[in-house]
Amino acid sequence: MIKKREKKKFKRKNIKIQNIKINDIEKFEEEDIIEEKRAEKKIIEKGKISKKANLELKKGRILEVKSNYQCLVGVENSKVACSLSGRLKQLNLKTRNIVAVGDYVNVDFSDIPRIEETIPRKNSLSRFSEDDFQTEIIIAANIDQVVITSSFKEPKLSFGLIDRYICAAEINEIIPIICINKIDLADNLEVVKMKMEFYKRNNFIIIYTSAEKKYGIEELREILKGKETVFSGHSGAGKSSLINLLQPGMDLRVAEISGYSKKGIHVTSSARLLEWNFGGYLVDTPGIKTFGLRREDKDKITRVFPGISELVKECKFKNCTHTHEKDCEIKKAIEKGYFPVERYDSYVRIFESL
Ligand SMILES: Nc1nc2c(ncn2[C@@H]2O[C@H](COP(=O)(O)OP(=O)(O)OP(=O)(O)O)[C@@H](O)[C@H]2O)c(=O)[nH]1
Ligand SMILES: [Mg+2]
Ligand SMILES: [Zn+2]
Repeated sequence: MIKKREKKKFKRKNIKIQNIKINDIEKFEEEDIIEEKRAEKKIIEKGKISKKANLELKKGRILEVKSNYQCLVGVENSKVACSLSGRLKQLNLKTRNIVAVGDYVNVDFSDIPRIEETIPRKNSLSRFSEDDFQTEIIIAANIDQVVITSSFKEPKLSFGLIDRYICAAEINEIIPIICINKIDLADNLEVVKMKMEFYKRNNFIIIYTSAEKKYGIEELREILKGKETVFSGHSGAGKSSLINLLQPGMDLRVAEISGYSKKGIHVTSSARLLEWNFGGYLVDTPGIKTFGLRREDKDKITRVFPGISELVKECKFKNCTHTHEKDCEIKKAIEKGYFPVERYDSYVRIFESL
């Protein structure tokens, strides 16, 4: 392409040419505009990737995200406090999670440690706010499994919440593990187990624990060995208590349930990635109140909801939503008493909420 200056020279030199065709000049002007636009774009792109010279990059993993993008990053067996490069902060992402616990990043050590790059996530366990814009809140990134930590009582067991966790986990290829803690508060364990029958029949991993009575801890540890697991659930369900028991010395803060509401008081305030001494990693997370699913995943819910994935193959319509359709295998299973009405109601509630 002819440089702008040369083109001007060309125009000046040829001004005396008599038979100049008007459309030739137009063509040059058009090229000028295209070139200017291209240069503009280059500057923007350059800004996006421009980094300081002489970076000393080392790969690390986000252990904790504090306010103002201050992160604790695990780099070569040490914990390093890092800030986030201005360039990353400027990235206008749909989520407010430029970095999340469990993310892999490149840290520049040439000056004060600074996160320069984020490495794309394998997956994440995320919940979504229920407002119009559906902000994503990443609970943890790059994980194998989630321990859906529930308590039999105080706070009360919520099957609807378990269903939501299972859906989110299945969509993101995370193994869901249902943990029912505080079974010491149950008068009769058999009654609890009967309530869990549906999930058992559908081959979900279910563990009954009591951090109080140290029950089920060995069994839980076996499942966690060598894996990367996030503990999530209502505040006060006992996530931190269980982790402390699984590995004495973790000394995570736990606190009494509020006497009035029988709910947790959000003792764990930010998610933390820690290493097990028996192999693998864990993320302890703050308790949640609600778990909103992603609206764009609505059609996936019709296939991944617990108990539905096996039956859905037999539904007459390929994209059956199991609501208004005839010849729906889920509805037949309800009639036969095979699919509990309560779980179907939970399905419809989730489906309609999206
Ligand atoms: N009875 C009984 N109490 C338990 C059990 N596990 C935990 N608790 C109690 O429940 C309360 C809350 O436990 P935490 O471990 O702080 O709960 P958490 O899930 O980490 O709560 P957040 O950090 O707020 O999300 C504490 O008072 C624990 O002692 C249990 O198995 N049985
Ligand atoms: Mg906690
Ligand atoms: Zn159906």
